[in-house]
Amino acid sequence: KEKLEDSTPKQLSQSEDARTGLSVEALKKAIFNNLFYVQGKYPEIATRNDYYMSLAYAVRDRLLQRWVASVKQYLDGRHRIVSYLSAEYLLGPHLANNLINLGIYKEVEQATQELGINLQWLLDKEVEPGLGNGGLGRLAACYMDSLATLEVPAIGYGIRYQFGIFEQEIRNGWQVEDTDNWLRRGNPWEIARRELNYEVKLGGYVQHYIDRDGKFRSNWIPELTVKGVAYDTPILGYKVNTTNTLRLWKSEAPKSFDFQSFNSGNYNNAVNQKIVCENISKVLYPNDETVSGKILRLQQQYFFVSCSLQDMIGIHLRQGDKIEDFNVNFAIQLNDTHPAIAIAEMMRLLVDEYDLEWVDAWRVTTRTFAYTNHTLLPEALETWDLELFGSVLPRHLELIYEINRRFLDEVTIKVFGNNNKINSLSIIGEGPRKFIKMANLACAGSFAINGVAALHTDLLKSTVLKDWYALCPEKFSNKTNGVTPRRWLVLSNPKLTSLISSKIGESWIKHLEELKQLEAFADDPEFQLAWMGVKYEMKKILCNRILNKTGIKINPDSLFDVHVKRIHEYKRQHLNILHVIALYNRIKKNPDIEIVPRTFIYAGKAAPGYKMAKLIIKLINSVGEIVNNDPDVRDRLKVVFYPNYNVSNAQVIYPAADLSIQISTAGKEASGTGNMKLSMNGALTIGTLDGANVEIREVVGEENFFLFGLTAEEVAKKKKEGYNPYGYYLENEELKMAIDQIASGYFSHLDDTIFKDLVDNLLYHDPFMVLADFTSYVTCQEKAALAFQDKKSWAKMSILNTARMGKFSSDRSIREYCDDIWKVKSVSVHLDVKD
Ligand code: GPW
Repeated sequence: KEKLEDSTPKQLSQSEDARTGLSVEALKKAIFNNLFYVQGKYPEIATRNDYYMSLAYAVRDRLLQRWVASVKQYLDGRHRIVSYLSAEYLLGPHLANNLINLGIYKEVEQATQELGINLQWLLDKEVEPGLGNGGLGRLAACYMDSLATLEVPAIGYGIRYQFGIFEQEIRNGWQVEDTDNWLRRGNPWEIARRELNYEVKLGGYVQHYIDRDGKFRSNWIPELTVKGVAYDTPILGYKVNTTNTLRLWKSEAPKSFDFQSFNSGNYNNAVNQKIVCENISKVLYPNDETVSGKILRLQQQYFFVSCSLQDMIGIHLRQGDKIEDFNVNFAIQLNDTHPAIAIAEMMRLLVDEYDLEWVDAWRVTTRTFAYTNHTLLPEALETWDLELFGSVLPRHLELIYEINRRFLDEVTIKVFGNNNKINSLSIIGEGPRKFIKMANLACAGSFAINGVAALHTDLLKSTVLKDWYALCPEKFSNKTNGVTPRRWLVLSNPKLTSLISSKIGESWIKHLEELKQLEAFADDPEFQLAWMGVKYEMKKILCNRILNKTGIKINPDSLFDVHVKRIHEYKRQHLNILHVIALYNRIKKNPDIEIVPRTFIYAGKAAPGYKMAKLIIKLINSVGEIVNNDPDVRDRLKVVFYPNYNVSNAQVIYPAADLSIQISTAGKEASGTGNMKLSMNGALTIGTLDGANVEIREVVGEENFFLFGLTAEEVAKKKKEGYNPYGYYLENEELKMAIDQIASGYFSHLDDTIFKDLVDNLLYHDPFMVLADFTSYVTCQEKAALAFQDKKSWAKMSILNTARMGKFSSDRSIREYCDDIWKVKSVSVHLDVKD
């Protein structure tokens, strides 16, 4: 900290202290100044929001100093830049995170206290930017934190949705959606860069002609042109000066619009067109792992990709470099196929706008892009109806045809004319209607392809992308996901952070492998007591939150069984609730049964159009209503559905978990990242051999992990042989009883229609093999309950989980991306700006 202060420009250090100083006095002065000069208030009439804003601007000033220095240094030093293209960023609140990364949490706590206000009260005021659905968007946010912390020059590009992921309420047990108007009170963390804007064409048709030099040319006449305006948010690394940019695009009507409307005199039409333009960045699509083929979604993808590429090319050319060398200055990572249209757009820019020959353009493109795949679910692999695609991007359709023609020419030779292989590799799918396969476009146009966990990458190679792997094995690698310990430990679990640091110092925060040193204390009774003491305190905090939000009183001594993530059949929240019902029935059958008291905590949003997921939420709440209020249960079981799962709520839930529920059908969850956050916070995992669970179990040790269920291989085999769920239903009495109760209306005031679809689906289809894994799950849960009773041994297992989670820092993931894929080096940023 002292070093930072020393390097503040001398001529500014006195007068600018209120803008850059990190001492309690300087911070107090800054907050007070902002209250007056930004909010226009004096303390007696200032609202909570006024104070929040004043503090946020004080923190932003300190970021700006580092941000400007970072940008200047990147450009002056002509450093290679990583560009992360993602349709989602699930950032979570900025303020507390920035305080931690600046290293001034304590100072600000004191400063606010001396001003007579409580810091937590202000932190809770922040509305989080929910610009993502779940794991994919949150991963992008963790990666932005790690890129900055590792001092890697990087820009994150995305969309500034006016409405992020909907807010979830539970009414009468059902999910009800409300819009997320996150910008309502303004956003102190972004800077609008009105001067940074680009035009993006949509629709229309393409003219072809031969120019004066005899060159074949294409001219795209759009139906509509929209403008993208840059909104920048600084992303500061942990205790470094590096501050990268998250650049999100807002869509607007271009200036020429006013002119057109004026001339044509058609005012209504002009206003409508303006609305059409603004609609593009209006709202985040709330679907996770499903594609719906909506025109607006394609427009969103193309809109942000085109703005981003134009922006990068601008940066590149301003450095005086040749367009042919674009790939020297930029490495672009595609976060799944959502931004994969970038490959065609790059070709359009290079060929149509910058006059490169096709082969030169293709060389630049295929040396620039790298593609991360995040799913094996067939319904999540993006395709676009060819006609729809052509109506939005007529020029890109031509370019994709040409990319595909040249590509298939090469491929045909390599696969000796094998038609099955050619069809599977083709970017264009044939059938009653033709369609564009975005994953194939991404694979063809990228120099690297990666999965997000070891098992996932293996399955990609052997199933979904098998023919691609045969064609170009050198492109493939695995990059197991990670999460940032700054947000998911330091910020969300400050007590555990202090306890850890009291034993091994603080450098684990940047070098998570150092948590290993905790192993030495795993058997230490005093440490075990302190460890479980922190857990207990975090559980009590969660108890209060749950009481406030749901009115349900829960017991902090009970086992907290935590299942939090998007609601999806493959994640099997219904397997969990079947277990709850089985335990409930055991109590009903024998009210004096010895049973470990448990609290089942669920949270997660269902896509608004996903009927089965919404029904699962209703089922959880219905079972809860019966179980929670049955006097025979004597509070030994409680079922809680925590509403509106988001980053802020996750930060309260993870530290309080005893058991982490990771029970997806093996082979379906690409990685999972909640599994990492929970284990890092000392929860033990009960899980299948799926996604990153496999690697978590490997590092924590099989004796510290509750494993159950079919393996991915067994799942595939069973499916092939013909899976009959009904047989499992008949075989297991507890399972049969639970399903019969659901069907008969036992949990729904005798309404036997509500859950019919869910029950029929389980009995006659069960695509995610819930019934096949039920017995194994229940047995494994018995082991977990037994283990929970042995407090000392549980404490040890919990400590060892945290101690061995070093691998799952997103710093490790990002380091691998930097070394193996992007080939970028870190650049340390200094604050002594010379002018
Ligand atoms: F379908 N994931 C997600 F692959 O959260 F695009 N949303 C998505 O739309 C997709 C993937 C997509 C998740 C995976 O389900 C999860 O297993 C993984 O940990 C996460 O992406 C980050 O890689």
